Amino acid sequence: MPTAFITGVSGQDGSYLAELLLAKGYEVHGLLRRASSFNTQRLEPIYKDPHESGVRFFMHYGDLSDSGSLVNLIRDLQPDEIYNLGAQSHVKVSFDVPEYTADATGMGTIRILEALRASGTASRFYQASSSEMFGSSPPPQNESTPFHPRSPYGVAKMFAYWTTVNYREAYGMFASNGILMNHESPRRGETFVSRKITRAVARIKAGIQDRLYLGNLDARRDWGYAPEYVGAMWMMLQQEQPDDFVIATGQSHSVKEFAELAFDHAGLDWERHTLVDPRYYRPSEVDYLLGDASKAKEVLGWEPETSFEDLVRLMVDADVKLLDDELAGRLVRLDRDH
Ligand code: NAP
Ligand code: G4F
Repeated sequence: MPTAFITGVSGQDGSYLAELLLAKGYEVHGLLRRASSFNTQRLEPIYKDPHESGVRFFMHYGDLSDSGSLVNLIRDLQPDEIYNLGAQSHVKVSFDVPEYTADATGMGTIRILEALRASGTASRFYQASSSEMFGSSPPPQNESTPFHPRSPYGVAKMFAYWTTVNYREAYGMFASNGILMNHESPRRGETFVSRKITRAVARIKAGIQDRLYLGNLDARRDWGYAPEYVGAMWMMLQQEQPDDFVIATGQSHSVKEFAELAFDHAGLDWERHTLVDPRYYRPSEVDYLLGDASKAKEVLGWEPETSFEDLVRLMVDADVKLLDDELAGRLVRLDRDH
């Protein structure tokens, strides 16, 4: 039975990847950081009491800022594959906590790679690199596009990207970068723009919210469907050689288009409910992401399946259902300022 170790297992991608690997017969271990409230909601579909027989999913406390926990876990688990998905992943927040972002998102990668070297294990390593590294480089972006990051997060991801390349070249490690364009789902964190919009649409439709405040409506993103993107991560580690791949849909849309479509799907007029609040502007913005994933198609055989329109609709539908369930259970949370 192959064994995988996932950092960021409680996040959007980590939860989908854990499901995928379990379905493929892996034993899956995830790194969980301590929080004062539950941070394992996305793992509910796969969680089993550890005392049950046949359990193949395990969580371990640790942190990307804590080398000792990583060294001990990788030495003890000796995983066949390591997926480094853990990060302070919010671009706007990275301007508020740049040093922490550099530490968790950038240095965290070195800590894992060093833990891997120290363990003497020949694990295959996946680094969750980001299209945010392209920054102001004009579209379309592919593996040869120069990086010009526009945020502390983008700079930290670039450090982690080159660290991964360097460990591959210096030590012959099987270490690959997936340079993923934005990918969304009903499990997307509520402060990213896609989910912020679809969640607001559900609340406005239900009459418990009236306005949605957004920042830059003109930014363009190449938005894909997260469960398909974690499949690409796994494919990268099944190749004969480690390499770096852009994963994208090849379609780009503005934030305004996302909002328009989401409100429209719920029978609402986006202009009546949406206002711009400059508080959500970033000190420097990434204006236009549009990926060219032809290398992934040719080498991995990976292609996106879900269209932008279907993605927006499925996210709205999921948030409408979630809110209905919450209202039925009287579990509506107070709206927080994201
Ligand atoms: P996400 O939902 O924000 O999940 C991030 C994960 O990292 C969570 O499990 C979080 O734990 C964990 N984490 C944060 N700080 C940590 C620390 N110091 N030590 C250990 N774990 C820590 O992100 P995602 O959307 O799934 O993305 C997965 C990865 O891909 C991230 O590295 C992200 O930067 C990168 N990426 C994402 C996209 C995208 O569009 N989604 C595109 C390109 C690259 P908690 O649950 O406790 O917060
Ligand atoms: O949804 P976002 O916060 O995602 P962003 O900044 O593109 O980052 C995401 O994708 C990266 C891949 O390129 C990942 F690496 C990263 O971890 C993360 O998953 O913002 C998308 C766009 C931005 O241009 C932002 O300025 O939407 C714009 N936007 C407009 N109003 C807003 C808002 N973003 C947020 N979060 N909230 C707003 O109110």
